[in-house]
Amino acid sequence: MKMRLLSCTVALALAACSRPAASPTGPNVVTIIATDYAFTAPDTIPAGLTTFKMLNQGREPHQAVVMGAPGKSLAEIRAAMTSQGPIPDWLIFPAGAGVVTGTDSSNATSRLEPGVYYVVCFIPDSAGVPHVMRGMVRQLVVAPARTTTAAPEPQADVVVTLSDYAFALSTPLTAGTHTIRVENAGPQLHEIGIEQLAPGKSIADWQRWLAGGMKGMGPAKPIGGITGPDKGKAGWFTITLAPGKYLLACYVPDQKDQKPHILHGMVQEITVN
Ligand SMILES: [Cu+2]
Repeated sequence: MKMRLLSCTVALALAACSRPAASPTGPNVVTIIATDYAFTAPDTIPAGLTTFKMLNQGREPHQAVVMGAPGKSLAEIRAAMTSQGPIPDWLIFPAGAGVVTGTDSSNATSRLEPGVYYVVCFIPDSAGVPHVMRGMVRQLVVAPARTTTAAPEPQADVVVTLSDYAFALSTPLTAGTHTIRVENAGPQLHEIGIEQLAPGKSIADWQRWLAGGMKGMGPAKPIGGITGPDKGKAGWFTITLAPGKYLLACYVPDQKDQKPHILHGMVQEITVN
């Protein structure tokens, strides 16, 4: 009986398939679980509009940078990840899930082309060792999609444009939930991390903490954002903001001196009402 029901379901599904394919209603949602120090994620996902949802189940802050290297070998990718020089231009960075602390989650949506990608966390541990060196890297194969109909892009209520070295908001961020479209105007790779400043703290406190070698708990807590996208590309994320002060920050190493962009002025305080 069960089998019969099942085959009826299959028959119905096939009948549905014989009609023109309905457009996907939204992005394919892929869950990434981050722990200290590993990622759990699918091995293979279809190309197209994809939302990565990262759940941080570790004790340390984590991110899920999504990094692709079309046509490159694993050895070349490993060499690039461990070298001190500029980020090679053959590495691509569709939107990855930004940094959050343990038990929190972040998300990132972008259009993925087929290829071999890696999910990586570059956040340093207490000894300053990036989590990737502790094994926090996982291969992700993006396979050609079976459907050619593209899911519609997320409806954003705010657009943030990234450039060297600034964030430009189309409209001030308000308290509540927002879907933010992030456009990278280049010329370099950028990201947008959102950090919530502790009550009574300002960017000046954060600057002092930075200058002091980032010792102990900083005055700002990472609550999401996205890594990437590449220049000329767009990504999206959804975030809920309580009233208060926040920092927008980009930690991408600069092409010229490899210093994080925050040291080139790519950090901004905003007030959310
Ligand atoms: Cu930047």
